[in-house]
Formats: sequence, structure tokens, C-alpha cells
Amino acid sequence: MSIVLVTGGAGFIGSNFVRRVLEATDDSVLVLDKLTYAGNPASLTGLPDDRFEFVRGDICDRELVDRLVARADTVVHFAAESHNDNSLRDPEPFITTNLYGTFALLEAVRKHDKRFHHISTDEVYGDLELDDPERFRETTSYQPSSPYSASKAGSDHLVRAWVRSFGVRATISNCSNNYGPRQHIEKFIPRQITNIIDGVRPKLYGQGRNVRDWIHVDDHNSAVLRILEAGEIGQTYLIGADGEHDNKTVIELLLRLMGQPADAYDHVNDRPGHDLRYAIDATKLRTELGWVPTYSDFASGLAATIDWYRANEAWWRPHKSAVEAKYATQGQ
Ligand code: NAD
Ligand code: TDX
Repeated sequence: MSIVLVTGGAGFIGSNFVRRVLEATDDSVLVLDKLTYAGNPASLTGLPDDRFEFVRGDICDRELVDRLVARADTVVHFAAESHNDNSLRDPEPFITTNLYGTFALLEAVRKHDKRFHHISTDEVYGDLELDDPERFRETTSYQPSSPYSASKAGSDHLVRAWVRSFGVRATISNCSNNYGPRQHIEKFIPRQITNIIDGVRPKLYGQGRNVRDWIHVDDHNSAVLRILEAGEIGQTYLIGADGEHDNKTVIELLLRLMGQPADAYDHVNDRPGHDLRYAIDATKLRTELGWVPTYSDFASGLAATIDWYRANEAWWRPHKSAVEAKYATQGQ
């Protein structure tokens, strides 16, 4: 049995990862999370006391990070400022947390010689044309567009530099857009689900031709566990499940699944610099590590996600009005 330190474990993907580790392994989990607006303690209820510990703190706090890393066998680093729209309003926390916070963790795993896995995003590669036959691969050059994706790109470069210069035992994964339970309602899919529950028309940025490559959060996390088991130190693995859909199609599908007319949505102001298309080629992960996703049907994954938001209104309701008030100031 070993101890896994999970940064950002009260966030969307991190909290689902914590649950998966506790269910699928004998390991203990130590979460370090600052509980920003995006962290929700309600995502970590009902976990076994003898194998789970929560520490509220900042990944930029080097003394705290050093102490927690010393206790762990493996560090899985999810903590980040994660929302593009927020990074356009106020980039500073993205620079602090995503860059300096990753640096603080790297220095600690270097000192204590701990295995490190860095969670990153496909957005570091910029965007693709709609008709481009190429998809992102591990060899695609970095071309981030937003302050968020630039800060994640920088954090990936830090990890590679610490591997090469200091022999840190790290791997990186860059995943496409996740959906599933416990995703903050500022994000596209849960924002629209909770709008429809509230009788509010969903909001589509611009014409909605932008394509995202959707993957269920459990498939992302099964890939991360596989990389921890069998990934090669120093390597990057792209995670994706061939789930490309444009935003208009996703809104129409959500409306249909929730019993509404497919055209009952509003076009709102587009995101400045809005990336057109992301698409992942996960051949390396599939062939070298034998990973396969389990959610092959997007509509049924979405239906289960809708059920989760319907059944867990107490989880999201306290945040809804503040999220919508923020979007309203931007005509979104
Ligand atoms: P999230 O915003 O839901 O959660 C982030 C968590 O990190 C929150 O619990 C927050 O409190 C915590 N946090 C933020 N700043 C912190 C700090 N300074 N110290 C400690 N904790 C801090 O994000 P998410 O969607 O779960 O994303 C998790 C990771 O996965 C991020 O690194 C993100 O870049 C990456 N990622 C996300 C997606 C996606 O579709 N959501 C896709 C690919 C990669
Ligand atoms: O109300 C909305 N209407 C809309 O049309 C919102 C909130 C979004 N959108 C569009 C913008 C994007 O094209 O939907 C798409 C998805 O938007 P987000 O959920 O904000 O995700 P995205 O910007 O694609 O980034 C996500 O995937 C990659 C995560 O938030 C990142 O953390 C991850 O790195």
C-alpha cells in the first residue's frame, strides 16, 4: 500500500480520481487543495477515514508542499486554475498557481525523489481547422492561445526541464475536454444542464461551430492510473476517446435529452480568441499502454451526467446565481 498525494483533489477531475483510487486500489490518498471557488468539499464526502486525508492549502506554499510530498510515494498534480473565460478576465492566478505552483511541486519531488504525474490539457497545442485531417499528437508543436493554455504549456515545459536537468521521475498527460459528475457549473456542459433545469435557455458562444473532443472523466482517470502503472518516465501521453462534437450539436443533444425543443437556446457573445477545434490522436496510449476508454456512447454518458445534476442539486445550487451574474456582465 502506498500514499498518493493528489493536488486539486476537491476539483472536478481530481475528486473523481480520488474516488477511483480508493475504489480500485489499496492505496491511501492525501489531498492538497486550496478550495478556491472551484474546489468543493462536498465532492469528497463519504470517503473512508482510514485511507483518506484532506489538507486545505496552496500548492504555492513551498514549506507545506515539501512536508506533504515527503509523506507521499506518488504525486498526481491536478491543481490548477482551469477556466479559459476566467483567464481572459484575470490572468494572474493562472500564472501563480499553474506556473509557480507546479514549480513548487517539482522542487519538492526533486528533493524527496518521488514519482510525479502532471495533468495537462490538449489546449497547449492551440487549435485545428475544422477540415484538418491531422489531430494532436505527442509530437505536435506547442501553440497555446489563451492565458490559461499558455500557463499550462509553461507548466508542461517546467516538468520536462526537471526531468532532463534533475532526473525527476515524471510523466505528463494532455487530455481533451472532460464531462461527467462534479464538474463546476461555469463549464459548458454543466452550465447548460443546470440552465435547462432552471428553465433558462442554454447559451451558445457565437455560432457554436467550435469542436471539442469530449471524454468522460472516468476514462481520463483510468488512463492516468494506467500511466502511473506502466508509463515510461519522461514520456508524454495524449488522452482522448474520439469524441469530437461541435458545441451547437452538444446543446441540441442536451435539450433533446432533457425533453426540450432542440432549438430552444440563445446565441451569446463569442469568447475572444476562441479556439476552433481540438482533436486528440491517442494511438500512443492505446498501443503502448493498452488503454481503452469505456464510455463509447456520448449520448448515454451525457444522460447519466444530466441525472447526476438532477439528483445533486444541493451540490451546485449555491453557486448558480454567482456564475450566471458573472457571465451576464460579458453578455454571455
Ligand atoms: P477544477 O477547476 O474543477 O479544479 C481545480 C482544483 O484545484 C480545485 O479544487 C481548486 O480548489 C484547486 N486549486 C486551484 N488553485 C490551487 C492552489 N493554488 N493550490 C491548491 N489547490 C488549488 O479543474 P478540473 O477541470 O478538475 O481540472 C483539473 C486539471 O485537469 C487541471 O490541471 C486542468 O488543467 C486539467 N484538465 C482539465 C480538463 C477539463 O476538461 N476539465 C481537460 C484536460 C486537462
Ligand atoms: O456557456 C458556454 N457556452 C459555450 O458555447 C460556455 C461556458 C462555453 N461555451 C463553449 C466554449 C468552448 O468552445 O463551449 C466549449 C467548451 O467550453 P469550456 O467548458 O469552457 O471548456 P474549454 O474552454 O474547451 O476548456 C476545457 O477543456 C480543456 C476545460 O475547461 C479546460 O480546463 C481543459 O484544459
